[in-house]
Amino acid sequence: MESEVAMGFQVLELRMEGSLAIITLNRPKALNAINVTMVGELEQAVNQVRDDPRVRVVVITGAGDKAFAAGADITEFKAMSSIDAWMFVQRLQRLFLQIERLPKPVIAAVNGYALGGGCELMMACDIVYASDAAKIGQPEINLGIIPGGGGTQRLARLIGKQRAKELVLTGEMISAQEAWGLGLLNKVVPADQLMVEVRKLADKLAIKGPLAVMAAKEAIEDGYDMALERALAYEGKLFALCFATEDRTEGVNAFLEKRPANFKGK
Ligand code: CO8
Repeated sequence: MESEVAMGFQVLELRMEGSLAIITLNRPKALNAINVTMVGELEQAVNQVRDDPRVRVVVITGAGDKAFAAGADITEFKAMSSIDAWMFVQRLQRLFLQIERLPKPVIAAVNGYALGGGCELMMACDIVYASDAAKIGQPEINLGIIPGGGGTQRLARLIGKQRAKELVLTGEMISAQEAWGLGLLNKVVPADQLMVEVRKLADKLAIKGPLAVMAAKEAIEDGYDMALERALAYEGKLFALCFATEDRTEGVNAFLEKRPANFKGK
């Protein structure tokens, strides 16, 4: 398949492969620590993949074989004032929200350490596959600070308050297998199979109707924090909206004609 690398990035790579966009955090010598430049480039890459109609699925991974991202870049903390930290953390939170709310599925391919901001980025993704060598954690407490990119919030929502408290208060890392057991990962695979498995998943998602995928993701994201009755009403409206699409006609016809559907996103 033809692949094309987007220009203008220094600390990440944005590669287009057909309908797949692969964002690789690219500071392997610093274990892909997320510095201010990387936050800016991630914002740019996320906007680019959202607005590119060719892109149906997004993968986020880390360069090298050691880390997905070992957190925010600690060297930048030294000169940071409290207000700088507040601004930075708000920017990071906005970015992770944008990823979580992207109208396309985002897969995290966790190829090594996912710590601090790296774990927070991972949790903002829709589906997480990890290498069996990955290590996950929120070690901020060891620096005398707390998670600021959603780690105290998404983690508790994903695995429950008590387990989240244990991870956040001890700052200890857990293995991919343990993280899977807690419900933090969808799948753990041998390191050399990670991208193979991620591409298989991406291929499955890419042929679904993109409007239905968008609506399904939105129904789950928005409905999650609503009372059940309102959430069901919301689901019903998005369900009805799907009936207005050409993809619905195509999907139903394809089923009745016993052929694969060819969804156009219309
Ligand atoms: N920031 C900057 N540099 C880092 C980071 C990081 N988070 N992690 C690793 N590096 C660097 C190391 O300093 C080292 O650089 P050098 O070769 O120049 O000495 C290089 O990467 C390789 O790392 P190690 O030699 O330490 O590799 P090891 O295999 O011995 O250890 C570890 C790997 C265990 C992952 C270790 O590097 C480590 O503990 N890293 C720090 C992990 C951490 O504490 N992360 C949390 C950061 S705080 C955060 O993410 C908060 C986000 C919320 C928003 C912030 C708002 C202000």
